[in-house]
Amino acid sequence: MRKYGIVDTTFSRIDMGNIAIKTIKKEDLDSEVIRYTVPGIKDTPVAAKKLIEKGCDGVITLGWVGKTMLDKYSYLAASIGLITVQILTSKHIIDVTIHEDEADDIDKLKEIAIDRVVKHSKNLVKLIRDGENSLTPFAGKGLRQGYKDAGPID
Ligand code: RDL
Ligand code: RDL
Ligand code: RDL
Repeated sequence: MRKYGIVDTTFSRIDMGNIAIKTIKKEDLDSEVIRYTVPGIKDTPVAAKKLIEKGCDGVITLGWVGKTMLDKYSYLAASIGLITVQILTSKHIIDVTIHEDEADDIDKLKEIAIDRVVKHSKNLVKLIRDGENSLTPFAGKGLRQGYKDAGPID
C-alpha cells in the first residue's frame, strides 16, 4: 500500500485538498492519504518533511499565491524550501501553485486550479506507484497543468 501526503493552506481560496484526495484515491485504490493543513505557503516545506518522516512515499502541496510582489517573494522562498526538502529526503513533492493573477475572472481561476490539481495528483500517483520511467512516454509532449497542452514542436 502506498502512502501519499497532501499539504494545503488556509490562505487558499479554493479547497484544493479535497480535490487531490478524491483524485489520488480514485487513481490508486491501494493507497492511504494523509492531509496536513497549514496557514500559508511558507509553512508547507516543514509540513511536507513531517509527512515524509511519517512514512509518506510522496507529497503534493497545494499553494495559493496572492497578487502582490510580496506574495511572489513568499512563493519563491517556499518553492526553494520544497526543493530543498526533496533533495534532503529523495522523495517527490509535487508543487501545485495557483497564482491569483493567472486570471481576472474567479470562475476561470477555479477552472485552472481544478485542472492543475487533478493533473498533478495523477502525476504524483504515476511517479510513486509506477516508478521513474512512468512519465517517459509523455516526454516532449508539451503537457500543461491548468491549461490546454501546448503540444510538441515537430
Ligand atoms: O508562517 C506564517 C506566514 O508567514 C506564512 O503562512 C506565509 O506563507 C503567509 N503568506 C505571506 O506572508 C504572504 O505574503 C502567504 C502569501 N503571501 C501567499 O501569497 N500565499 C500563502 N501565504 O499561502
Ligand atoms: O512539481 C510540479 C510543478 O510545480 C513542477 O513540475 C514545475 O516545474 C512546473 N512548471 C511551472 O510550475 C512553471 O511555472 C514548469 C515551468 N513553469 C516551466 O517553465 N518549465 C517546466 N515546468 O518544465
Ligand atoms: O503556458 C502557460 C502556463 O503553463 C504558464 O503560464 C505557467 O507558468 C503556469 N503555471 C504556473 O504558474 C504554476 O505555478 C503552471 C504550473 N504551475 C504547472 O504546474 N503546470 C503548468 N503551468 O503547466
